[in-house]
Amino acid sequence: EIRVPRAYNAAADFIDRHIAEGRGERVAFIDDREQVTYGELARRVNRAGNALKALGLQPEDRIMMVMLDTIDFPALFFGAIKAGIVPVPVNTLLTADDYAYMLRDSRARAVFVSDALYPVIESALEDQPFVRDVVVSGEAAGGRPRLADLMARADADLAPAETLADETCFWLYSSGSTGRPKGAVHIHSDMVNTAVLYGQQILGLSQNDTVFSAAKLFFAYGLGNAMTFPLYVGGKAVLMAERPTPESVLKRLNDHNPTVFYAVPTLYAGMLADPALKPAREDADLRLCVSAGEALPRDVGERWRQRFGVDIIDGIGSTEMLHIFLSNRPGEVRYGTTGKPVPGYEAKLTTEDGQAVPQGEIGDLWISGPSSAVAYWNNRARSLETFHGPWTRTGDKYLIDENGCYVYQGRSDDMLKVGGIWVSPFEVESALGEHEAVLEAAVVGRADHDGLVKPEAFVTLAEGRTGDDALAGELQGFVKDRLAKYKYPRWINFVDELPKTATGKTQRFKLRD
Ligand code: 3SK
Repeated sequence: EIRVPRAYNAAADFIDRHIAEGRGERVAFIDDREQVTYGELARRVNRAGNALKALGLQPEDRIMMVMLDTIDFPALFFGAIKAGIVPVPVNTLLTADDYAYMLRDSRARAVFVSDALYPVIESALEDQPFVRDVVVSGEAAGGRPRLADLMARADADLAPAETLADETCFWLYSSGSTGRPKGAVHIHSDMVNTAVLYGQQILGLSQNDTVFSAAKLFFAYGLGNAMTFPLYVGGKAVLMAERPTPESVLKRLNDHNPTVFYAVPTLYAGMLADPALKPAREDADLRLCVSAGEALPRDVGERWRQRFGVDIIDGIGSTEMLHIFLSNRPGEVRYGTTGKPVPGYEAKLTTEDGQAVPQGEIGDLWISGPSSAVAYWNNRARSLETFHGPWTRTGDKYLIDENGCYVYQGRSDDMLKVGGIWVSPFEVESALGEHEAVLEAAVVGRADHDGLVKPEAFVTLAEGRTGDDALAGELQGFVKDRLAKYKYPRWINFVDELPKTATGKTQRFKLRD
């Protein structure tokens, strides 16, 4: 158990502690332009906090961050927290309509936006009663003030605001398959709990680690991976502003030689799909790869291990719990499973009416642990559905196998009942994914001519393969050979790509529509 003192400011712990403990000269971040030491980062955090105060922002005010992964991100995020102001980082891939909604919902007083994203924010600003300032990170845009100029004018000393461990620290928006995104409110003690329980305990992170995350900082997964975990232990993180592609990611692996790499299954599969894509360094220090965002197909983990010589540690987390709560362990990986609860978190599987499910049967996953959001902002109905005392409803279906490992069965709202029996779309997708012609698959329910739901598959193919009736028949037979017959997809559609969220989750609801 971690004892976080009642009077606690997360920025003092994650940033200033390193200066007090003599790590000021060590490198904290490397982005596409520069690198900064812990000492320089601490000064930038202070300048950013003072710049916010100079804009007239008060403790507990919110600021929205629509920012790409550069060193400005941690400087502003922790600068706000140090000043008692609440940063709300948001997905950088959304539409003006989405930003307009979140600006009103959060009542953010200021928006900080990367230069490349400025045009979409400008379109979101019409009729926003709460926004007073718009500040640009990077080159000037729209005649707005630049963060770099505001920081240059601000003082490099700042005493931390007298915040409490239980006090609102930052928010992250969580988007479900329907409805508007919900602001999950996190408190000051949440980051340290994830950094110790998962970052140190499971990944064994230390100041000797250099990490690189293809998942971006705006996503709870990336925020821990490449910012709070390395910062907590005094390690180093590589940041990349551009979109993660197999090529851009491999370049960072080769150039910076990280010890830990984090990505989502789609990226691992995409990197494996190109047979020419291989690590260039004989002397690579890579000791661990991590996957989350959706369950890692067994065969992707096994092929990655063969090609890159390093295991992928698969886990699952959520925006509400801030980071990973079920995970495999280094040296104890069981591909095809999400491992076991991270010590410090408790998990339970229940039926829809809350009864415990017997081992081997599918149930709804609930999690309890010390990094849970306290509520969704201004949304009592959804808060009551999700947060039940110490337990958080994840919306995921799981079963526990004979080794005590959790095996993903899909989202609660994606499960299919075929002939009265639950079918996990994920299980059928994994079986399809084992066929050498298949790059990725998504399975949804479709009513047949009798109005009875049966599995339907959408499949993207490996390079050089063509989808035709013969291949469709072969894939159906392939699934029948591996799973109970009733699970095979009655229809197979070959598509160029699958609809995905920014964080790599397949949007099955779009296929259902
Ligand atoms: O999707 C996940 O598995 C995840 C992991 C860590 C943090 C946040 C999320 C959503």
